[in-house]
Amino acid sequence: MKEFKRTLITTALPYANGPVHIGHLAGVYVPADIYARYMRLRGREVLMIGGSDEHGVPITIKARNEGVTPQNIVDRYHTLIRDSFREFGISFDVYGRTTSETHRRTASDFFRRLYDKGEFVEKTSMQLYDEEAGQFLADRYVTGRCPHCGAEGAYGDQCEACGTSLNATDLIDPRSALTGSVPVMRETKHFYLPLDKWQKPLEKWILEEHKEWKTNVYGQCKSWLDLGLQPRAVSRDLDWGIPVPVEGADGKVLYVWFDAPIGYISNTIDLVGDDYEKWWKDPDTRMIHFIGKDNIVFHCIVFPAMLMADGSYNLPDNVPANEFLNLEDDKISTSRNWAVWLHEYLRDFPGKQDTLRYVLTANAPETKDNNFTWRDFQARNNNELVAILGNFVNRAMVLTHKYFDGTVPEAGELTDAERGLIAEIGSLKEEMTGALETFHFREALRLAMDMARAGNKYLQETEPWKVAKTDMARTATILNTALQTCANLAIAFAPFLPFMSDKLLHMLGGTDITWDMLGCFDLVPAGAHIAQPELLFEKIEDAPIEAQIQRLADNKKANELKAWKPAEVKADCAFEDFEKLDIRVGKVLECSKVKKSKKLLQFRIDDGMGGRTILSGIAQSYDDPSVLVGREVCFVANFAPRKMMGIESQGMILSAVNPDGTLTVVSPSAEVAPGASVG
Ligand code: B3M
Ligand code: ZN
Repeated sequence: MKEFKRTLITTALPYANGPVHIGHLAGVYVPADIYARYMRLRGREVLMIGGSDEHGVPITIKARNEGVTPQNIVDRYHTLIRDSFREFGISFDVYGRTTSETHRRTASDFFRRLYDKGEFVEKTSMQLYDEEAGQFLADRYVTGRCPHCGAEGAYGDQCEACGTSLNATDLIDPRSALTGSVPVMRETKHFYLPLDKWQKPLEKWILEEHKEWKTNVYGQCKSWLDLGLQPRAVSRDLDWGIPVPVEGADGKVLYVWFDAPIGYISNTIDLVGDDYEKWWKDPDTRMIHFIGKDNIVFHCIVFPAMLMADGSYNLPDNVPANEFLNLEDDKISTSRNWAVWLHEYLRDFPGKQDTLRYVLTANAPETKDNNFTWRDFQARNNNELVAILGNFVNRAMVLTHKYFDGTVPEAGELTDAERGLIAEIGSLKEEMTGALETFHFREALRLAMDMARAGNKYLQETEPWKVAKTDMARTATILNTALQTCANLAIAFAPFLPFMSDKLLHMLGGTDITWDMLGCFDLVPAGAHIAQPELLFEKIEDAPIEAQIQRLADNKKANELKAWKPAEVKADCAFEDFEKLDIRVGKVLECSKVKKSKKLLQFRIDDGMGGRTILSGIAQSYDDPSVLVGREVCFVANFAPRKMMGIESQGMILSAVNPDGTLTVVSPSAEVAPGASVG
């Protein structure tokens, strides 16, 4: 494998049209941050580039929905996203935005260079046009049925159900997202990047030279290439974006997927100025794109084709795209508010950044879609972070204070127990390094936790609290070894749990660490003083977890209600037929569950005619049937009596069917004499 001098890490630029959620974090930002922190610990030259994607239809649609300007939307969300990433410890070297002047210039120049080289074809074609809005409909401005999987609600640029990327004109039964009207076809001219021209070089570069890419990434690229690449429009008829910088292109802007990846270059320029060439053009620089799987085609085919067309840039060396994270067994969805939003997490769990970082890495969707549940979050915090890692460190520190007044004792002669622990940490380090170098972050985290397990096992076996009764020299050796292990844990976890690592190092009285120090057992010098132990992790109780689960359940209910439509009205019914039904009002005297029946409630009704018994299948909607006693209800009085569960029912109580399928008994709006007719 080629040795590189430096690494440029890019992270997908989130659209500044909403906050980021745990799916974004698990897919892109946490793994990128682990990698960047690891590289820095190794002393490698590295930059981690982030920023907001502030163009494109998702932004203008949001602005329109809220009745504000697109600038207002991107200002709001850029700030929110940037600040919450910072608080979460995502260590970007720069967090830029694609509405910056640097970016406008960089993207325009890029387009202009390709234009001057004749790398675009200009083509007039028929595009969807909304006559009511007086606007062409590109990308998310149109929805319709997906031509691949048949799902409704596919967007003009992508079907979220099957992940296929689409052209707006591919959609079946398209509708304007602006006005809901059926679009017409109208002629317009656009600039196309002829991807077909780059088919062969892309095939050679990916299929032959990058067989080491993750199978999900390689496989997606291969199926695109096997289908045969087509020219792709890189301009749009929109009024939000970077104007196409050539004559006669009035009213046209760069397609967002043309300008957004150039944002990685612009943000590098914002950070290092002219030095950016070293990061983008020097063949000794290695570029890694961290993205989610829905962005693979743009980062592995479209952007590389743009870079090839320019000819002076490096291509990415790897694109370790992740699959998706689900939430409580359901797809994360912004529109359904089925998500854990980062800024809300930071508010609800202050100081617990590392817990979420830990859970998202331990459960990372590296090879397949994965699931986040609040119960798993709680269990991993309590059973792993608190019970294994926190417990080990706490024992080592507390015992040192107890027996040596917080002074690091000198190690004497080592026994097999120490030698075994040192060897184990050494070999775990080797395995961790291999895993981190190849983007297997879940595995690397598991190995780090194994180091903490090894520490606990060591204390369990050497029992310093017993040895201290007879042999302080031996106790000194054990606690010295335990403190060195704590320092090792601060290094091993530094890429994953940076807040914990800093706190632990601070407690041990050290600061600067490198990856090379991992495996050393002379990190905390004898005679040094360690701070009073503070807990690294707190147990998470049931109440805050249940509150989160309840919030999701409430959301689901609200969504069901929003999506609910009344059933269609039945075929016409003659008035004479209606008149045959004798509906009356009655007062509930008694109401209880029918034994051995899940569904039935037994009512005793004052019907003004001596009373009657009615059975009704609404038990699942009334946990406590006694609430119905004293209430007036409507019932059909002239059904032939029917026996159920050995009880005769003399009528039928009327209930309304709720959107969630539960039933609510219908009552008159004011007191009525029992036996009164309803009609
Ligand atoms: N904003 C799409 C997304 O957020 C897009 C990524 C751009 S990366 C250059 O999924
Ligand atoms: Zn589809």
